[in-house]
Amino acid sequence: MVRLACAAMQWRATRLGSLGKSQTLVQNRSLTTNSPFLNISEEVQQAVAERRPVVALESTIYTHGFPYPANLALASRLESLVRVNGGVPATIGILDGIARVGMGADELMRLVSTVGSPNLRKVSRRDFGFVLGQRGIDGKALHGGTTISATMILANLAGIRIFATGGLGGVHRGVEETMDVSADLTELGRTPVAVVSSGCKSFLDIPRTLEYLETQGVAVATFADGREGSVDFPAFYTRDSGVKSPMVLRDEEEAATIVHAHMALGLQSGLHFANPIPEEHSIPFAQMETAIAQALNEAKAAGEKGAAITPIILAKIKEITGDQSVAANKSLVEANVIRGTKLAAALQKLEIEGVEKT
Ligand code: PSU
Ligand code: MN
Repeated sequence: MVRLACAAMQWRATRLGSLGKSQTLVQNRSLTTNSPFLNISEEVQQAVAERRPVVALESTIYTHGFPYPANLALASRLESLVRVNGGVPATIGILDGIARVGMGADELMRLVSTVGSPNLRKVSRRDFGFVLGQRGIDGKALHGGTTISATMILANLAGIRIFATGGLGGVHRGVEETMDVSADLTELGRTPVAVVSSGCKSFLDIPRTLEYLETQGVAVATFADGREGSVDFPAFYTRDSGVKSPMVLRDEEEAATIVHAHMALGLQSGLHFANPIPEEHSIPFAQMETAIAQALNEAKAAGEKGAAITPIILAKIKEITGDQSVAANKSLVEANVIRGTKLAAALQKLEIEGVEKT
């Protein structure tokens, strides 16, 4: 335990060092170490302490998106993509009532094979106490797939600043009646982690999602991929959504300079970088709109509410569009993970060079 605490302290000290004159801005941040509720793997602790590029990966995508064992194949593939691009993956989730940052192959396998079990929960910020607190009561050890919101919280506790995933939650269509706004958006407003995703599926209200992110003080930008001028914020399956991205990014190096400046100021809010789906997998907007309208109607008829709604709509979309949307989904997550790793590497490089100059 003492040794683990040292790794976390070493990381904080390095970070303070890299901030130079703005030290006072971060002096009050608490140190995070392992506890009965949290396990940060040795590999992740060491990589963070040694300032290697660490990339957080979420687990709701495996527990509430893909069936077993396809989810295991995807989880392993994403971890290897981080590694072959020079990074260290930190898959984040809850297993046996313990929040985990960085999981071994056996732990990951056990988590993703619980799909469909009543002991497996979809966990966002509000759910931590319930899922972690019940361990030991009636021998009940719950598992959890962490959403973007919950994954950001745990990544931040472990000192990880870059997180790559598939799609962001958002403001739901019909919000004026339901008040359904994903906790991902408020989390981005209060947790300093940069999330790389392919934007929101258009079953969400994209213009309102961007408005809400602005209100929450979230930096939102989209990779241009060689395009000139303004570009659309992407709609997951489609590169264009008809809604302009507030900011545009040329490449990972530019994204890194933005994360660096944001963090150097000690801002406690997050960033969202949208990476449009690779062109060859993009599904025409009109085709997806038809499928999404049908999925929304069917989900409404099923009468689900709250946290269950997003997984149900996603499953319906998959049912209607089949292999094409699954292939698109995989290809975009892979592209995001590669981008996220390059961004993490560029950020580390920038900060190490910055320290050497001072
Ligand atoms: N959108 C997707 N794929 C996903 C999710 C959203 O296209 O896997 C998951 C993510 O984990 C996201 C969560 O954080 O759903 C949002 O759920 P809700 O809408 O209930 O906040
Ligand atoms: Mn919701």
